[in-house]
Amino acid sequence: MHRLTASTTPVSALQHHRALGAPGIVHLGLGNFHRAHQAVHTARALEHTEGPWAIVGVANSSVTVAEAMREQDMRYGVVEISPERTEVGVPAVHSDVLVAAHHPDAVLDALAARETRIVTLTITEKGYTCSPRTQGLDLDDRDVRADLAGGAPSTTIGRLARALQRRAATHAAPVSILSCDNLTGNGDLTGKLVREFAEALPAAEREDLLAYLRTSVSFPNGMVDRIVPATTDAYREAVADRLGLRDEVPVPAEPFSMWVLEDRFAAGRPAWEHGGATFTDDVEPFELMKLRLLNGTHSLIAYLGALDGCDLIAESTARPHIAGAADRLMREDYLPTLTMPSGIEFEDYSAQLFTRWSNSALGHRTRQVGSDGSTKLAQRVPEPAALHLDAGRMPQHLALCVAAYLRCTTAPKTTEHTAALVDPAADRIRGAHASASGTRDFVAAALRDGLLGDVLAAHQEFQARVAEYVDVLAAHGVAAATEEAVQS
Ligand code: CS2
Repeated sequence: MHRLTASTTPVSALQHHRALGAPGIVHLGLGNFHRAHQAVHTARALEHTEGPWAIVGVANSSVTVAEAMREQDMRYGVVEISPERTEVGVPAVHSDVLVAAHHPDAVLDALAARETRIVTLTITEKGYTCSPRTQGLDLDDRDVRADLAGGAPSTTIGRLARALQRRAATHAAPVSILSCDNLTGNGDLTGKLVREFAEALPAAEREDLLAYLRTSVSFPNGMVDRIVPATTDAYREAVADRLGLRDEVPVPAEPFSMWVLEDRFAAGRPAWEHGGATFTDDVEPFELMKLRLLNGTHSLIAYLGALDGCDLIAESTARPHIAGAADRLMREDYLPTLTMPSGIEFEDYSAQLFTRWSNSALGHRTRQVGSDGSTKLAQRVPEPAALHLDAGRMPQHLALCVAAYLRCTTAPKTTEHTAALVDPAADRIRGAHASASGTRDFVAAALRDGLLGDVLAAHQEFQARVAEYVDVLAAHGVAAATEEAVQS
């Protein structure tokens, strides 16, 4: 079977048929999400309105996708899966791929090039080197400190700051930096972290960069949404079946995709409004709705499901006690902390979420959503929990979510699916568990150093509630814990 390449791509597949324009976008984080979201929206926009917006995709350290994309003339299939049908599209939008760990200079050159007018990011929550405690640049992080000291940067914030420094010192052309990660105020936060990096540089290096940041760099906020599981052989076969071609790195995705952005681009942008994106002056309601109702509830479904022996999110959502807990989390703990964006009704949105989570053909696994909980929950739990606690109400299902996460982390052998979760804070949490004198003491120790921010680190009552749920999960299982949360 032939390999998928530019010349073998069937004309029926999603692609724009004109020559790809000059690279105007450098994207950091060549994972599945980028390739099924921003890349697809950009390919669609370019089909409608041409422009110099080809993407140079940069993988952090893994060579797998980059090498395969090179062999496939920068093409890959996006396998759209719904229970009814599977369709494959081939977005033609990447002009080059690089691997930062192997070619750090080439990446800096690309970021600093005058033609680069937008830098986009999907580096996941943990890629921002942001301290959950201070919500600022983690100056205790070894890699951040090494980047500040000079040499080839290895963190994304360091890389951006060094590239911006070079831009400021050479052509000084404006540029936009667009985060496409699930963070509250993702653009504002990225800008703040880059500024904090600049401020930590020696005085001689600092001023020009800070001035350039003020005058020529924008950090628009944006909300991104598409459920994108990890690739497996089943998806390689789906491409082979549908296109008759071999693709080593297809991306599975649900049919749904949403992108809501602020229109604050310092040096132009693709006509993304023709590629399915929405522009608004007020992204925050969209962002909070999505981060809380979708991502926060996703975490609860993943942890309860993994503890209950579920491999798939769809399997977990199909269990009435887990679906009930998810519904209550949304309705009782998240909804009161939100202003729904105009035109979107909560009942419709939550019904649509249940339909999306129930897409069993998609094969989205509890381990994928549950991994890296320490960095994900920091975005999904502390703020809404604090809003309830300040008002004197216990957010039962947020406490249950934290408890389920802690239980998965400290009792990994509960099921094969809890064993498969990975988390940068797992060793620290297990250490706290091993040396604690009881569950209450353990929860306090786990939260004490800012795992979920300062408010929850100091909130005795919340910690006591989490500890009770941890005990019920351990002694009686998931159904009993969800029952208890309903009664409380
Ligand atoms: C998920 C997200 O893994 C996770 O934490 O909640 O990746 C989710 O699938 C996407 O944000 C959907 O847009």
